[in-house]
Amino acid sequence: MAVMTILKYPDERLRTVAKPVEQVDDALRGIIEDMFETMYGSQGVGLAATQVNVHKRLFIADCSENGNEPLTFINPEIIERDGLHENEEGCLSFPNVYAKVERAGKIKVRALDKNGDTFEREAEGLLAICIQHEIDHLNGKLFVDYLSPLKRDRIRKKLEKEARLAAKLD
Ligand code: GNR
Ligand code: NI
Repeated sequence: MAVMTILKYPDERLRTVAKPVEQVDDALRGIIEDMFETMYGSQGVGLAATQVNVHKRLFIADCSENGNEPLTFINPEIIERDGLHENEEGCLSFPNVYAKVERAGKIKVRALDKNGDTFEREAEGLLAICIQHEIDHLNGKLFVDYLSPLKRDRIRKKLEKEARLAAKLD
């Protein structure tokens, strides 16, 4: 198991559109294990493969109270959505940035699990938000894309400044 490096905005690789997974095999399960170690190690509730520079349609999540419900979604598709809710979101690719985003409140998702079997699951609350946020990542879309260009620019400048400072301190 290994912790992977999480790409930080405005890294252009976060804009990559991920390709469908063709084979759910041990190599893929190894990536998934490393992604869980990375997500749990950074106190995240979700992580898309795109964020660790793996451009396959796959994400993981654990939105449970106790962090003991690991979920894997391969080639995910939202097949139903209902209602609209505005919620404060964060993202591991945007340290210390939070912003309100409007998304469906309830969804149904279809995906493959880590054995390659198809499943469907309904979600609401944080898990519904997380699934939509992660599928956006697989399409190269980021939560700041829902904000005004002015707000997005402010966030970009703040993160660029922090990255420069961190590089100097190295
Ligand atoms: O850890 C995360 N928390 C979170 C909070 C509100 C809405 C979405 C998220 S996802 C985020 C992890 C992440 O960046 N996944 O891509
Ligand atoms: Ni994110």
